[in-house]
Amino acid sequence: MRTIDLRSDTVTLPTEEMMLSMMDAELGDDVSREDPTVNRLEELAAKRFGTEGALFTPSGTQSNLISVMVHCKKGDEMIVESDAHIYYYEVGGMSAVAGVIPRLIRGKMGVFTPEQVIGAIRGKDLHFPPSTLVEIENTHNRAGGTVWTPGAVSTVGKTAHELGMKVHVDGARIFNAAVALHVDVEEYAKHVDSISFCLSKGLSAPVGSLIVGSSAFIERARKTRKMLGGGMRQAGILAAPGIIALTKMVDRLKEDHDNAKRLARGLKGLDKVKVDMKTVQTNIVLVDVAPTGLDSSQFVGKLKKSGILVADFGNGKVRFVTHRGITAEDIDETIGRVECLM
Ligand code: TLP
Repeated sequence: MRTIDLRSDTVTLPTEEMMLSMMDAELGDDVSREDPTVNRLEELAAKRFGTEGALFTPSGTQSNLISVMVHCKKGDEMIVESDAHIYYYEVGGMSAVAGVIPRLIRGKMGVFTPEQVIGAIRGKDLHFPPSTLVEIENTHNRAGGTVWTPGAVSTVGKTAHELGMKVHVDGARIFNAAVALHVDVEEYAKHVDSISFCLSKGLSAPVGSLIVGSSAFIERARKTRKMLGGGMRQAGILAAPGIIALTKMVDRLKEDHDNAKRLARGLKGLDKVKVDMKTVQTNIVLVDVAPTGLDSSQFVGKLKKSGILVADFGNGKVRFVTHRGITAEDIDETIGRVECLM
């Protein structure tokens, strides 16, 4: 029986062209900024986002941590959506390492409003930590890959800036958002101070993430990356597939979105699971399995036995993610195998 792996788009393997690019990459010591391939990747990323600079890092988690460390001092407070990846899945690094405390607000499908930001700010009272950063996640993973529009980012960004705060976007999947809305990522970058994005998810590179922002921000981010042990030497070997990810793999994300919709519609047609189609905006499908009478981990275990791998999201929710390794045929096979289980 063929295994169909829908746990995450992080499981994508590099393309053959990516593997070959690693062999041919021109290399140097990137800590001294002498790796021409990393330099090229950073220039390409900055150009694509319309920012002054960009920095290559090993992971999305490190990109987010670096950004928080540059924007905030220890003891500052950061306004963040209550299910955001940086809060939920990054081992508490924002507090444990950056010394920043989260002030949680609940979004609607991951998106919150300027009024919520204003309501969460603590003001100048002696007792309060300063609120210095707002974090936006686009697409929002735990909300089901939901999209912030450039307009929504702009209004929150404007309010945050008027109140003297910085704005960081965890854009691990920002290209999914841009493809879904047919906009350039530049439309997001205009309104915020930094964006991190991943090469190693739907874009299929084996490793890596970038942060984009102003030259001053990137200079401090580079130093912080070094402090965290993220200064890599002949990193061009990783940047080479990253260049292919950025230049050749963005448009194909639409295929993943189409497959996610196909999967969502198929699963919704089954009696025993629920899918909220409003949340199916990119390559993630959140499925409510409570009506099956199984809890989410039992459901995941049962599916695994039938060769379908998915992620347990807790509270009766299971996540299916489409990616380059998944075809429309795999989707139909998945729907069929789920139906057989119930
Ligand atoms: N997300 C992973 C897991 O950590 C849950 C996944 O399978 O979705 N921001 C967002 C929005 C993410 O979804 C992820 C990874 C990251 C940051 C962290 O990226 P990496 O894994 O490169 O550290």
